[in-house]
Amino acid sequence: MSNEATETIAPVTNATEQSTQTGAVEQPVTSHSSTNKKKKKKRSKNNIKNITLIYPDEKYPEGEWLDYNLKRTTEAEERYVARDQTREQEWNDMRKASEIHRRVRRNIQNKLKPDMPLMDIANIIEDATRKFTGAEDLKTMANPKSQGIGFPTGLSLNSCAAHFTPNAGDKTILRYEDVLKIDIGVQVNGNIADCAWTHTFDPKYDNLLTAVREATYTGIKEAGIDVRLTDIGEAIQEVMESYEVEIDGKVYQVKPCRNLCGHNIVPYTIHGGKSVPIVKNGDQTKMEEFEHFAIETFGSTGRGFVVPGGECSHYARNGNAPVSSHLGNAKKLLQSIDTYFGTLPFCRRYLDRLGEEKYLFSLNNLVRQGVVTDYPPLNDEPGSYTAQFEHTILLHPHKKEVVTKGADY
Ligand code: HZT
Ligand code: MN
Ligand code: MN
Repeated sequence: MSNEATETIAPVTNATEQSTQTGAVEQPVTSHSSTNKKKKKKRSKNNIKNITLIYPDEKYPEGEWLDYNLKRTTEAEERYVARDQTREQEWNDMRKASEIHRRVRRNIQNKLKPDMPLMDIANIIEDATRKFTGAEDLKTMANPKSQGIGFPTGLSLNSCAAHFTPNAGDKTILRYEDVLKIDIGVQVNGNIADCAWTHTFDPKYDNLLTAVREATYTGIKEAGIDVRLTDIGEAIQEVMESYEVEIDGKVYQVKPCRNLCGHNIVPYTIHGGKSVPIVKNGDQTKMEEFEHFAIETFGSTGRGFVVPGGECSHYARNGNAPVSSHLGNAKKLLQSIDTYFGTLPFCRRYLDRLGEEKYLFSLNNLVRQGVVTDYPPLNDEPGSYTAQFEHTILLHPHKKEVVTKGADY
């Protein structure tokens, strides 16, 4: 009985421990000697004080958790607890993916030099992601989709705003005058960190980059539970268009690429069905609690409108599409896609790496049947410059978390 009573008052012990750990808010009881009697008495009187002084972080110890005598743990309650644990797991996975993203981008930021082939940049980034996630050899992984690259590394230059990554044999070289968007995806249990920035060597583009960086930060500030998507677009547009950039003697008002947008992210699905506009578009859809969003904005010196063009590199399995029975030669390729990527986006280089050969005809067939979606490069008008900044945010009940935020951007 007395032993149990001692157990029951354990939180008081915790309290003393906690206050000692968190910075000696309470005087520790150091001595029981008689010479200290006066002081001891004074101290115990002082122990009765506003409890927030004992718990400066306002995190109080939980009581003892006991089951009900009757089996009152309802199925609904069990589902609630399981849901809660799933969310904590997702958030932790997102933090892991984001920490890897920060390390991968710091590594490449320290190596970028004019005259580097885009192929080398892609390989440096993707090899680092593979190493950090333990996904170096998909073929020997027990679960090749458990973690790794979240989507192909976007390395889009100048008028190309998004979805360029080199295919095999590509000889494109990064030049001093280029405006490069680097878009990196890292996934842990399908939870994708989607985060991008724009790299330039020449300071003449600085105002363009500032416009887009500030526009993205505005989108992040406006985002929240029950916020209408159109209102986020309107705020982004206002900030973006408030900037001018002078390049080679010509002044441009920075325009948002109005047909590009951010998006929600659900496990193994880079585009969860909601689009976050970067102009006022009237979409009354609201953001909701627990959603993950990629907030990305694109600014341009061109029309502010992108069109697909150039050789395609990015693809993703369409999870909903019915698989027709006569896929022929494409069936083997589809099995590889399902095994190694599922619904995660992939690029031709990743198929090459798996040892797939002469797959292009089959891949095109899968695209034509709607089983795979192609994501060709997206380009503003020739001669224009586009910039992008992107972060992934998590809508917790009481706060939002810019999970991919780093010291760089
Ligand atoms: C598609 C394919 C990929 C999603 C946005 C994006 C890079 O433009 C609705 C809104 C990777 C991503 C995506 F391989 N796209 N974020 N980062 N691209 S999107 C889109 O197709 S669909 C935006
Ligand atoms: Mn992205
Ligand atoms: Mn995105």
